[in-house]
Amino acid sequence: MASFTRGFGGRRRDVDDSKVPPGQTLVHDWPVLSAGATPEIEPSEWSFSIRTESGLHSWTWDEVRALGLEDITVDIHCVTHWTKLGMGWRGVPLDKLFADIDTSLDYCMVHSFGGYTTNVPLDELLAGQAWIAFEADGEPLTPEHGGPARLLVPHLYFWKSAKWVRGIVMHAEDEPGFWENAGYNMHGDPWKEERYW
Ligand SMILES: Nc1nc2c(c(=O)[nH]1)N[C@H]1C(S)=C(S)[C@@H](COP(=O)(O)O)O[C@H]1N2
Ligand SMILES: [Mo]
Repeated sequence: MASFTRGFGGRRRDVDDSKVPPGQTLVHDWPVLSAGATPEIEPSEWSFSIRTESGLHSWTWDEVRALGLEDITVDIHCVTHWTKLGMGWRGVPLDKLFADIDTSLDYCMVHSFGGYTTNVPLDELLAGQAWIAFEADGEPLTPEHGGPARLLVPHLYFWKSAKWVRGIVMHAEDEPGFWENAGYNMHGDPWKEERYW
């Protein structure tokens, strides 16, 4: 009679492989990846703005949160090959911020306190694909993970999820941000392994 050692080998039976993009390895901790020093920002001094051809649209901490917090569960994928599945997040979808904004500009440069930037096309921040996140796994975001507020764009590699986010500047053309200037992909779809240029 044949005998099997079920679940033995390279794959874990408790993980749905269809959720792990090519070239990625699962982690159960949450690594910190920051290009520079961690800024310390109080909610009272935090604000968010979107600059379009019609000017500057700004919201305070309370105003952004009053637009409507959502609880979501998503997977995150870092270009340095780690994937973390099933994280719970709380944040305001970008749809709420763009609801009253009329722009013909198609590209976003996301700006952070501390100077970090990253580019994302506007249509990839809408339709429930991106949030201003305030909490992860039931706790306020720690400063090292981008607290008090960060962008969350889970369908793209995690470098697009700008920590300490402070605003978006709209552009007519897709221009590279911090890592994109250093050779990271302009788009960054983990399922297509869009890691570098
Ligand atoms: N402001 C800012 N945002 C950033 C970064 C950064 O260095 N500065 N690093 C990016 C990268 S490369 C990754 S993988 C994730 C890491 O987020 P974490 O430290 O919470 O895991 O943040 C992204 N957002
Ligand atoms: Mo990263």
